[in-house]
Amino acid sequence: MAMQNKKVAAILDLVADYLEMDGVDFRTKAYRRAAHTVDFLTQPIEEVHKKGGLEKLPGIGKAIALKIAEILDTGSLQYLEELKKQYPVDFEVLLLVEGLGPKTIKLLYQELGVKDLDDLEKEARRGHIHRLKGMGVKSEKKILENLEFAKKSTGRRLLGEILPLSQELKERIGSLPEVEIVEIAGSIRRRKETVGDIDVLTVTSDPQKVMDYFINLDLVGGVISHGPSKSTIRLKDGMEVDLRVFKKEEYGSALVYFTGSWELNVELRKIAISRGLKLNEYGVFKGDEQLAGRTEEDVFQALGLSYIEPELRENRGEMEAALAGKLPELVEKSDIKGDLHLHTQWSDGRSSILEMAEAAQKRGYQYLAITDHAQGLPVAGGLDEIALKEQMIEIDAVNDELDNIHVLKGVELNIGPDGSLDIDNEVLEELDVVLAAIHSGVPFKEGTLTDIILDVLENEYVDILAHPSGRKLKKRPAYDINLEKVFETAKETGTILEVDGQPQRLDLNDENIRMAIKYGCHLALDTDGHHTRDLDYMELAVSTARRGWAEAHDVVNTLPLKKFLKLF
Ligand code: DGT
Ligand code: CA
Ligand code: CA
Repeated sequence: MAMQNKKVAAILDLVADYLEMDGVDFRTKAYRRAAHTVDFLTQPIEEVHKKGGLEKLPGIGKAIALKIAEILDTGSLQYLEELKKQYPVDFEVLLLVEGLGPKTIKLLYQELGVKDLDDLEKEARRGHIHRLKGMGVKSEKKILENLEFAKKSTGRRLLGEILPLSQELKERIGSLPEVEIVEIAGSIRRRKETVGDIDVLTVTSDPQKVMDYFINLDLVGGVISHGPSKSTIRLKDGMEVDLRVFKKEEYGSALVYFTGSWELNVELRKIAISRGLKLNEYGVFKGDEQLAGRTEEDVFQALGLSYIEPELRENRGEMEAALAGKLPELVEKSDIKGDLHLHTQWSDGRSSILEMAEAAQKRGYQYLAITDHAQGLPVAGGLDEIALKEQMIEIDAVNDELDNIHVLKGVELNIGPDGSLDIDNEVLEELDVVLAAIHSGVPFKEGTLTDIILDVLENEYVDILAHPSGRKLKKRPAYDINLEKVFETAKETGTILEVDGQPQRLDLNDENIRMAIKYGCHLALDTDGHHTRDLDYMELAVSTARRGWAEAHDVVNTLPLKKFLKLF
C-alpha cells in the first residue's frame, strides 16, 4: 500500500524536477510539497481518493488533486509526458549522478546536447563541461567520478525498495491453495544491498495454474517467458521476476542453488566432488542416488557442512568456517531492544515523540532515543540548546505517560567543516545518547577528513558516530576517509559505530562491519527514522550487520535498558 503512495510521490517529484529546469517557481514548490505530503501520508492515497479527500490533504490544491486522481486511475500522467517531450533527456538516469540537478541538466542539454550518461561521459572527458557557465574543472572531475558510480548502479535496485515488493509477491503466490511452499531466493534472500532481479521458488501440486496466476498478476507489465517449470515476467516498474517450480524432494537443493551466491555455489560443488558426490539444484547425488535435497539443512549436512545463514553466502570464508564448525552466531532482529537514531517533528521528522515512542512500544522495544538534528543543519530544522532543553521536558512527559518503554534524550550533532560540533557541552552532558555525523557533501579539505573524525571520536560527549562512511547507494561513494584508522580509534575511545538502516545508506556496510568487529568496535543498529513506519528499517540494519558477521554481543542495542544505560 505504501508502494502506491511512493509511486505517486515519485511522479509528482519528477514533475517538479522538470518544472525546475525553468527555474524554481510556485509550481515547482507546489509539486514538491504535494509529493512530500503523499510520501508521508499514513493512509493509502488510493483510499483518500476513493473518499474524495485528496483536496483536503495539506498542500494539495484542486489542480494537483486532479493530477493525482489521473495517476491513480490510469497509472500515468499526461502532463508529465508532455514535459518529457519538451526535454528529450534521460532525466531519471542523469539525476542519479550526484551533483547534477534539473538546472545543470538543462544547461548540459541546451549547450552540449547531453541526453544520457554516455553523452555526459563524452563531454566530460573532452573537457567541454568545465567551460560552461557556473561549472569548473572541479565540478567536471566530480561529475566523471559520480558518473562511474551511477553507471555501475543503473539497473540494480535498492534492497529496501524491493524487499517489501518481493514479500508481497510471495504472499500472493502463497495464497493459492495449490501452493505448498513459496520462497524468495537470490540476492534478496542474501539481503544484498542492491538487487538485480527477483528469484522465486515454489513447490506446488498444480504448476500450470500457479504459472498462469503469476503471469497474470496485476503487477505484471510484460511476460518474457511462460513455461510449466519456469516463467519470467517484467513488473510494471521494470524489475524482472523468475518463478521456478520444483518437486518437494528437490526444494532444499534448489533453494541452496538459487540463493547463491554464484561464487559460493562453485565452492560447494568443489566440496561435493572432493567427497565423491555431485551437487546441483536437484540434490546431492552419489551416482544416481539422491542423498539429500528436501531441505537446505540436509544438503549442507550431506556435504559435511553446518548450516550457513543466507546473509553469509558470499564466499567470504563462510565455507571454511562451516567446515570447521566456526560459523558466527549472527545477531537477530528479536535481539534488538531499542532504536537509537530517530527524528521527530522537532526537526525534519514527520511524527511526534509520543507517536515514535508508541511505535517503538508496538515493536516490543524497551527504549528508543530521540536524536533530532542540531542547529548546524538549518535545512533540517536543527535545534539549538534552548530547543533541546524544551524537547527534554516533552520527553519527560512522554515517559510519564507511557509504560514499558523508555524514551532516551539524544541529539544528532553535525560535524562542521572545521570539525566543530553544534551544541554546547553543558547541554550534551544532560543527554543520554549523542550521535555525531557528517552531512554535507565535500566542504572538507582533502586529507583532513580522517583527522576531523578522529578528533570527534576523542570527544568524550560523543557516544555514536552515525553513518560513518557517508556513502549513499546509487548516489555517491564513501567519503575519502581511512576507515581502519577510524575503527582503531573508536575501539580506544569506546565510541560506537552506527549501522544506519535507511535503504539508501546501509552505512556501515557489510564489509566495513566485519572489519570494525575485527578491530573490537561495538555497533549501534538503528533506523535513522523520520516517520513511525521507518522503524521497519531495523530489518535492513540487522541484515546488513548479519552480512558483516555481527553477533549480538557486538551490538549495544541488544542490551536491556539498565545495562544499556550503564554503558554511557
Ligand atoms: P542479482 O539478481 O544480480 O541481484 O543476484 P543473484 O545472486 O540473485 O543472481 P541471479 O538472479 O542471476 O541468480 C540467482 C542465483 O542462482 C545465483 O545467486 C546463483 C544461482 N546461479 C544462477 N546461474 C548460475 C550459474 O550459472 N552457476 C552457478 N553456480 N550458480 C548460478
Ligand atoms: Ca536475482
Ligand atoms: Ca534471476
